[in-house]
Amino acid sequence: MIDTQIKKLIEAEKKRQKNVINLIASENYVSKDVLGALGSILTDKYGEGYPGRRYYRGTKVVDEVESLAQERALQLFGLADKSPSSEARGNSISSNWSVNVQPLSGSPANFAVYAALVPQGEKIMGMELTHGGHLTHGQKVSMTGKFWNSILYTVSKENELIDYEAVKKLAIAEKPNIIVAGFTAYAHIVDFKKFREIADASGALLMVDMSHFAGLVAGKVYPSPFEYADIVTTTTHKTLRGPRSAMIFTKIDERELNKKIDKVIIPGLQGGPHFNCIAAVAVAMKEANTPAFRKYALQVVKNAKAMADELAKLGWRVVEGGTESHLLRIDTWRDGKGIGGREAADKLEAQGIIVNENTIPFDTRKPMDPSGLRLGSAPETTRGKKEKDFRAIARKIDKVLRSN
Ligand code: DSN
Repeated sequence: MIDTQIKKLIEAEKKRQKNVINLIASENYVSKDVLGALGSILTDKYGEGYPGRRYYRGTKVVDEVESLAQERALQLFGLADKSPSSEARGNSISSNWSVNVQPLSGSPANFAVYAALVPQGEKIMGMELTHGGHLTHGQKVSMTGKFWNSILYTVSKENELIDYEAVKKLAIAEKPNIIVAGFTAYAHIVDFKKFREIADASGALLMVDMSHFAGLVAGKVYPSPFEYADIVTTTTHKTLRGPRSAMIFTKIDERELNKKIDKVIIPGLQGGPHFNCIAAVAVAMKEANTPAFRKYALQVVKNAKAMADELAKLGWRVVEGGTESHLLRIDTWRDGKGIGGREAADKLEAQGIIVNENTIPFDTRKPMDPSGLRLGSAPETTRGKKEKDFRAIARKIDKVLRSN
């Protein structure tokens, strides 16, 4: 690389990554093949539109790249119809689901779904941020809470888990156009069947944002939302271990939701697709469709459970009482008897453990300095760590947080 300043910074970041224990629940480490696709000359090509329907010429190759990414994404989540009849029809793949692989990241993907399906000013319903929801699930500081009237549900005060009856009551009273299930900090398995019933009872569409647990769904260690959802959005870089990108899966039926969403992505919201990134997504989807990845996903969950268990044994209050996924939250503030999440995260960083401060349900502190920490197991599991390593990490966290 001729640019020595950037070269040095990349080397410095490489060194930093190597020397820390990374517990950021939304990060991971991609393969050399994913990096190779990302750093390829595919970045040089423009191609607004979709395969076979572009505003640019010279798109024969990138059409194939995008179609392959779509095929592999559908295959990965069991949405491809491999029946002889579909092959006889000459389709390389046929499915009741369509997938748009062009969203640049998770937030624009979610925004595009609402923009396509919910008239401005009407209602979207998602989980409150401090309880585990995402900004783009309708929080007031997000454009999704400004352009649409957002209704936010919370977890139960008793056990910090989703109270499906309370969500149902709220949905029936508010009649939102769309309900979002899927979170950035909720550690337990979501009951998608119950969310379907709630959506049906209130006349709403059901969107699942599986950004955090997509890799666990791919690895078959977390229930698939596809049987119940109308739309599924996901980023590709968290547990799914791909590049920074996103996808929108949409059920194909007479409502033509997929066509509306495709039209919002381009020409409505974005310009040219990032083909280098789409190629990297295709690589990641192939990697995730292997026995090795399924083993990885299982280990991710085992490791998070081991870390939660050890922290609880050491006297930490694990939010929701534990985890069934790749992440967990601990309460460091303990009603004023402990320290704030920001101070806790700073102390851990000084000792080489990277986490993020996080709100906990019914938090009395602000998101910039909340009451807890969020810990994830996906990146260190990619680096080969097992349960005993995560128990040792928990002990190190305990020691650092209890030190002066
Ligand atoms: N910032 C991501 C996370 O950490 O969960 C979500 O956008």
